[in-house]
Amino acid sequence: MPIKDSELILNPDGSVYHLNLKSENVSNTIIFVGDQDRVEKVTKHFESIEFSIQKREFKTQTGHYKGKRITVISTGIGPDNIDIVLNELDALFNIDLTTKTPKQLITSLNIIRVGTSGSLQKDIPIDSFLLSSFGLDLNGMLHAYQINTINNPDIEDAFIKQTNWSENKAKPIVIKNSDLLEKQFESDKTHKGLTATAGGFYGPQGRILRLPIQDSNLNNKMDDFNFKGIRITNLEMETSAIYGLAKLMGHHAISLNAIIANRASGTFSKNPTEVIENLIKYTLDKIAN
Ligand code: R1P
Repeated sequence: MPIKDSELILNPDGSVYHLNLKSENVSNTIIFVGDQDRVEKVTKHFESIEFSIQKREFKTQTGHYKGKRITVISTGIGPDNIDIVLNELDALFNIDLTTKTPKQLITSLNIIRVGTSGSLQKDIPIDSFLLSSFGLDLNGMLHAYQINTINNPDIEDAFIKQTNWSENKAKPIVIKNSDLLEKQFESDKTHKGLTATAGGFYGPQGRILRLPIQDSNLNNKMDDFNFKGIRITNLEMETSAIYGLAKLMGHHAISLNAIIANRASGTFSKNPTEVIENLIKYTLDKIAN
């Protein structure tokens, strides 16, 4: 049975609805950045750029770095956007868009997020790099899918207990990164740990401006969480969604974050542009090697 036109929407030129891409525009090595202006901060290092397009916050460029074909896409902010980006990218490779039927043989993508994030731990300082061993999903988007083959109930249960997690909020889900990509991207420069992915920037990450929040002590309880040596290192808004959907679809994913704030000490980087630039160069060289 073909997928209905209302469920997999294509533009008149045959490209996928939000990303405006066709399969020939995209490499199977894809860098995700949040900010659309960060795309060119990556591709300025390329020898050549063969394709560029932008629709809404989704800007894409494909080109070559040290002979390796790479696509860079901005996802915008948040897990809801990751749902769009992962599903449309996967459709480009794994659904026959002419017949709108899933292909038998799955093409596996390598997805590398180059993001920014706030550290929760004093010993993971501003301007360092963080490789997410796990994503801790606090936003609930993944509950729309059948996640029981990819989650980690032991860590989830310990987290729910430690934080006295409210039943009114989505049940936390823990998803491991790709072992393959972890080996490729880790080094003595990368801190590692569990990255919590929130569905908002302020209340959902424990920031209090004018509105009281459901649990003003949540970040402190997260700081102290330790499951067999696994600590919650940082908070951002995409990693768990990328890890979850990539794993369900059969892709490899790794999330690398430039730490630009330290929530434990209340400080912010004096030069966030430089640490992001350093992480971009680090990532490109790890892809090319
Ligand atoms: C919030 O300011 C945004 O910055 C972080 C968060 O995850 C969120 O998307 O990452 P990016 O800089 O990659 O967008």
